[in-house]
Amino acid sequence: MHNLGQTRSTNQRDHLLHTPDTFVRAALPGMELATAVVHISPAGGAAFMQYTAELEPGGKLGPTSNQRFIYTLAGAADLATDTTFQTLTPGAYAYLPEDTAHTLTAQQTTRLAVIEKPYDTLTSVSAPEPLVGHEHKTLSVPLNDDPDLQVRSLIPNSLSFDFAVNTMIYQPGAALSMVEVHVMEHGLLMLEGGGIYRLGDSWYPVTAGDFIWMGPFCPQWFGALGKRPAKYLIYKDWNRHPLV
Ligand code: UGY
Ligand code: MN
Repeated sequence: MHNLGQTRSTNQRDHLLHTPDTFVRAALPGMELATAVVHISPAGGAAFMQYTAELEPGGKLGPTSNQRFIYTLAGAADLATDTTFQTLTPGAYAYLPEDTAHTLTAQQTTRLAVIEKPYDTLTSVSAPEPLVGHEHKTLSVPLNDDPDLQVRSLIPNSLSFDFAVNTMIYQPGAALSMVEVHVMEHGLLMLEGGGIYRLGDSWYPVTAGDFIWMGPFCPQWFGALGKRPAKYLIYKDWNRHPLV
C-alpha cells in the first residue's frame, strides 16, 4: 500500500532522519549475498560513512582500505584477519584499522551496523590495533550523574582512535540534561524504544530502526517516551584538532 507521499524521513542541511520506509538497498563493491542501506556518506555532508549491511547465510562484506567499525544487530558472522578469528553475535563489535585485510562471513541471516572512515593520523601516537569486544563487557556509566541515562564506550578512551562509538540507554522519561551543540558530528541508529529527538529547530518522533545524522554544531536533544527504555548506538568523530 502506498502512503500518499508521506514519510518521517527528512534531509536538512545539518541533519538527516532516515526511516525504514525510505531505505533503498544495493550491494556495495565486493559484497556477496548481501546488500547495504547507506544511511550517510560524504555525499550527504558527513566525513564518514554509515550503513546497515544485510547478509544472507554465507554472505560477505566487501573490502575497505579505510577504518571499519562493525556492531552486530542480529544473527552471527565470522570475522577473520591474518591473525585472529572471532564470531560476532548480537552486541559484539569489531574495530579494524585502515588497511587491515579481513573477511566477514555470515553464518546465518545477519544484520550489521557498519561505520567506515579514513584515519586522521596523529603523529604523537601510534595507530590503533584491531579490536573485538562485546557491549556487555564494557563499563556502563551514568551521563552527568543521571542513573537513568547510561553510556557504554565501545572504543577505548585513547588518542590513537579518531572516533568514538557508544551505546546510550534512557529509562522511560529520561532525557539529555541540555541541548548539545558541538563540533563533532554523529551517526545514530535507534536500537530499542523511542522518543522525541530535537535536531536543529525541529522535534521529531523517532523509534527503533531509525537512523539520524547530525552535522557539526547541529543543536540536539533527546527525551525517551513510552514504557520501555530507549537505546541507541552513536558515532562521533573524536580526539582530533578541528583545524587539522
Ligand atoms: O556524546 C554525545 O555527544 C551524545 N551525548 N550526544 C547525543 O546523544 N546526541
Ligand atoms: Mn552529541
